[in-house]
Amino acid sequence: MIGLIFGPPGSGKGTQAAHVEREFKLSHLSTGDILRAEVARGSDIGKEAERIMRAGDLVPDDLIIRIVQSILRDPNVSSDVLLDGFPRTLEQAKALDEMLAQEGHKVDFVIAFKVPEDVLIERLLHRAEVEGRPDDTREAIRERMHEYRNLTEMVLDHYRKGVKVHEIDGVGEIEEIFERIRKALLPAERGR
Ligand code: B4P
Repeated sequence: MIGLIFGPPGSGKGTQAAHVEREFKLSHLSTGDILRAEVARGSDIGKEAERIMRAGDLVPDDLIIRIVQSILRDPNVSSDVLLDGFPRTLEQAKALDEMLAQEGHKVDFVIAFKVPEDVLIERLLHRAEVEGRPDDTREAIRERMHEYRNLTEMVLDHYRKGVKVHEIDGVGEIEEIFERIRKALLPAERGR
């Protein structure tokens, strides 16, 4: 089973993905976490990604597609996967669809969060105080929102054409939001 967790920055993707991973036994694959780990290691990929992420821009499609492809092709990685933060552009979505089709798979479901922008900004600025993530500055947040509206939102329309998209209200307590996701995913889980 292949699921996508989708939404603007600060909508709760990483937060809820951890719960979905546990409850539905999917392996959580976050491209943001992978890139941050590369930055921490000081690898070539990390060096290329660091400046781009800090500014709130998207890293190049070919780079992120190669990373995801190598993970999905790894025989040690479960075929039940929850992708978090990927795909973020139409080009990435088409590449993912092709990768999966080659193995006879497809995206089975999408969880898409709806959260007003003022709530998103408040959450990210709060995270900046607590965790000090370098892309949680006001300027980078503004750029990330802009990238989301211009490049990422349309990915949802692409999947709406053929995949079950669960639109989830992402405002409220973390447990409460997870309960909305759980209820939405249960029918698909029963058919697994
Ligand atoms: P991500 O790591 O995906 O960053 P994000 O969009 O902020 O999501 P994240 O999962 O961290 O936050 P969440 O919403 O859970 O990407 C970072 C950067 O990597 C991108 O800007 C880009 O440069 C690069 N990148 C990644 N994937 C890429 C791709 N495919 N192509 C190109 N570039 C890519 O949570 C945010 C905060 O809200 C947390 O502090 C959390 O505690 C809080 N929160 C969550 N739910 C809450 C709730 N219900 N109530 C209150 N607070 C809540």
